[in-house]
Amino acid sequence: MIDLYTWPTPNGRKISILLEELNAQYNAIPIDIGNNEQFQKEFTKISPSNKIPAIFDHETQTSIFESGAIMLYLADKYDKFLPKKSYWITMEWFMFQLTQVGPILGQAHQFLFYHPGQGEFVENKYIDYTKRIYETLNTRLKQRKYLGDEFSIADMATWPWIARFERHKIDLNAYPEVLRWYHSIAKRPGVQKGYNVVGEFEKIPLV
Ligand SMILES: N[C@@H](CCC(=O)N[C@@H](CS)C(=O)NCC(=O)O)C(=O)O
Repeated sequence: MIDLYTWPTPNGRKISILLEELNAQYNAIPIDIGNNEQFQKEFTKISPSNKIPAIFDHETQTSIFESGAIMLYLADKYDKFLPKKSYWITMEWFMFQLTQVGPILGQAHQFLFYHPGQGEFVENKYIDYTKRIYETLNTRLKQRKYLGDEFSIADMATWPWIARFERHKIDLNAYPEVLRWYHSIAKRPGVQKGYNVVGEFEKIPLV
């Protein structure tokens, strides 16, 4: 059994979606980051940077923080969604999510959605960088179904971020390949179930 400490954010959803897609046995435990629950002493023991998501695997008595490390751990444990044949292609797009899609779009949420009006430079910087990320994904998805050769942790890591397109001030119709990929993944039962695991927070936004 795996304990998943999470909250309905893109990083949290990456893990609940993966656990659902793996048909894994898990408990979802809410850590309300709006209420600073991430700073509770007990949680710091498994998440030293006080961020969700984190897991504790009772079978191996292992705790892991950082969504990328958790996804690699689960893909390895269940031997699924990190195909050996296309390992490095999958890894490239998985790393693109961890180092660009997540951090840049996360900042775009702050400057374009939660706290607009902080300055023209910073808003233009995040508008431009956000568009560049969508453009990169759109080009990649031309004539292919998934970011790697098959549905993988690269798609599951990236998709919950794209589900926040409204907060990025992005019209998904301008990125038709991303839109097609986004809709095809949104239809998966594991994705639908994994989207809200600690309460009915939001519906999957559709275009
Ligand atoms: N690099 C981390 C980022 C995790 C992260 O940013 N988590 C956010 C929610 S999406 C959080 O817990 N924020 C609360 C805080 O920073 O205090 C990962 O991929 O797991």
